[in-house]
Amino acid sequence: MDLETLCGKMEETVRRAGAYVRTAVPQAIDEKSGHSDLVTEYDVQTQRMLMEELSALYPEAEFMGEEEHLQADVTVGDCFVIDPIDGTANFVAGYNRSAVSVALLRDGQPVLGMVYHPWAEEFFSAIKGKGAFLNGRKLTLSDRPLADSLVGFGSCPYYRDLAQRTTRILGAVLDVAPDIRRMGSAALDLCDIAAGRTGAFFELKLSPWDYAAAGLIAQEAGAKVFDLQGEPLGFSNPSPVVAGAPSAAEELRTLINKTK
Ligand code: LIP
Repeated sequence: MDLETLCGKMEETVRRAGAYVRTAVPQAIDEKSGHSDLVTEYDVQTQRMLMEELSALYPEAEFMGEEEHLQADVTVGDCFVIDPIDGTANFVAGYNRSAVSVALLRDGQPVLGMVYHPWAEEFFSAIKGKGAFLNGRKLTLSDRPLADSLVGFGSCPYYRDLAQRTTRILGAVLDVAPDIRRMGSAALDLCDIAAGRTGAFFELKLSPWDYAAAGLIAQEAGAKVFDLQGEPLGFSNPSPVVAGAPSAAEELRTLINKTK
C-alpha cells in the first residue's frame, strides 16, 4: 500500500481513537512509577484500539508504544510508534490538551506521522518529503530568531534529576526570548512549531513515541529538529529534543549546551 493511501486510512483510525479519548473520563488511574507517571485505562484501551485497526490495515508492520511495554527493533523494516494519549497528566487533570500520536518508521526513520488534538479538532499529518498539513492546510513556517520566538518546553516530569537544569535553561532563555510556554504535550508542542505558533521548543529527555510523529510534521513544515549535538533524533531510546525555526532552534541548542 502506498503511503498516501495508508495515510488516508490511518487518519480514520486515529480520529476514532481521538473521539474515544475525548469522550472518556478517567475512572481508573494507576501509578506506573511516581506521582508524575500516570496511566489511565484510556491510555491502554486507546493503544489496543489503534493496534487492532493498524494491524488490519498494515499487517507487516511492528509496534512500539508507550503502554504495556510495547517494544520493537525500530531500526529494521516498518514499525508503528504509538502514543495513545500524549499529555496524560493534562488528560487526568481535565486540561483538554492531549493528543493521539502515531508514526510509521521505515528502517529507523519516520516516513509518516499524524497527531490528533480532539478537543481542538486539529489533525496534523505529514509524509516524508510531501509536506506537513493541519486539517488539510499545508504548513510552511518562516525562519525567525530566538528573540522573536515564544519558546515551548517540557519539564521532564519522569526524570526529576533534570528539573533543575531545565529551570536554569529557562532563565537563560528568558534573557533572550519574549516568553516561554509549558503546555504538557510534547507532540502538540512540536506541532505548534510546525504551525508557527512557537518558534522553538526543548525538552532534555523525551521518549520516541512523544516525538516520532510530531518531529516529522515539524520538519516537513520547515523546522529543524535535532538532539543536543545537532544530530537527527534516534528512535530506539529516549533523547533530548530541540526544535524550531532554523535560526531559533540553533540559537536554543547553543544556549542549552552552554547552560549546565
Ligand atoms: C509527556 C509529554 C510531556 C513531557 C512528559 C511526557 P505522556 O508524554 O507529552 O510534554 O513533558 O515528559 O513525556 O507521558 O503524557 O504521553
